[in-house]
Amino acid sequence: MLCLLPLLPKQASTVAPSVDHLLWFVIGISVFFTALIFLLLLVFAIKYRRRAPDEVPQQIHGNIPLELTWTIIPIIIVIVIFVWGVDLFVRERRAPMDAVHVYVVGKQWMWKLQHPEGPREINTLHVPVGVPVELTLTSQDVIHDFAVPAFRIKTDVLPDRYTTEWFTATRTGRFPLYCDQYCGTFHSEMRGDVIVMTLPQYETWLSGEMHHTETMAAAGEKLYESYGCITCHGTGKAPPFVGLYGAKVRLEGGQTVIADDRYIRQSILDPSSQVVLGYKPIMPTFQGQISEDQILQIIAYIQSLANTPGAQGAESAKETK
Ligand code: HEC
Ligand SMILES: [Cu+2]
Repeated sequence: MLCLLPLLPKQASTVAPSVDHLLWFVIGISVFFTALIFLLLLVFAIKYRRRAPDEVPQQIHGNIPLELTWTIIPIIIVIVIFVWGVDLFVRERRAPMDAVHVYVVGKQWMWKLQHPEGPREINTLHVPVGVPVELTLTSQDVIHDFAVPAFRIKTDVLPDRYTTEWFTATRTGRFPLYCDQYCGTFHSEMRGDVIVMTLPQYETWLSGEMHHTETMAAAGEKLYESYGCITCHGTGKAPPFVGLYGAKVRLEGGQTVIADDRYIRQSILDPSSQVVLGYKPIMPTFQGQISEDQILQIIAYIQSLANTPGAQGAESAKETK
């Protein structure tokens, strides 16, 4: 019934109905109590109006049952909203394991998207219907926010950090994509489209695009050579990348960290902040030389080396260092 009201864009993702249920519940509660308060105001104003100029009303100094009622009922309502909201939040945060990945870099004033298979897009994102899609997002300058109202998802896109967001589209079509965080002069033009296609259509699109691009991992491997990472990481002067992704890394100082996207990015931009146990802090920072898109490609390259034979050995070698 409520979907008939043109207040919200048509639901187009698996979480959209749940988000709307919670939204309508909160709106319903608010409208109900607002109406109740205004109604009582009116009723009391009439019922308890002054009837004689010298009338003095009966003085009341407290009413325990009444106070308990108006304390306990709101507490129950906010607890329901809280638990419901947390449950939905957790669902909206955790992408399914089998999600397709897309990497997003926001900048004033456009969205740059990369598919691991290679295709790159600006302000347009092609995805298959019915398949979970996980986005890893970062910003090259200020805070942006990646929002697709029809999917009922939005998340801040921050400089110097990776955030994630996921959705499973339930309908094919074109859905507007917005930047939901005021980010400067042309913020209002920082928009695009998510194009949801059937799986066969998507695969055709992907293979068509792949003809004139290389995979993110292949692009990353080229950067690995052109930036000279290979002169240390390919020679034993520095830890090898094989088996690094997802492994536990021991650092100087005794700390252990998981080599995830964040760790690798920080290792490239601020190497001395996390020095691998047993190595000298000789790695120069690449801050200002490597773009966010390129860092994502290098991460994809390192990730591609995670499952190669011998990855297990590299992992244990690393742990025993
Ligand atoms: C001058 C040599 C040198 C160059 C060039 C170099 N690195 Fe390093 N890198 C190191 C050393 C030594 C370490 C281990 C000590 C540390 O953590 O600082 C390291 C650590 C790392 C780590 C953490 C590895 C782990 O096992 O936890 C990553 C990721 C990394 N480098 C990426 C890169 C990338 C990407 C490039 C090229 C853009 C690069 N490095 C260029 C020397 C180098
Ligand atoms: Cu923006």
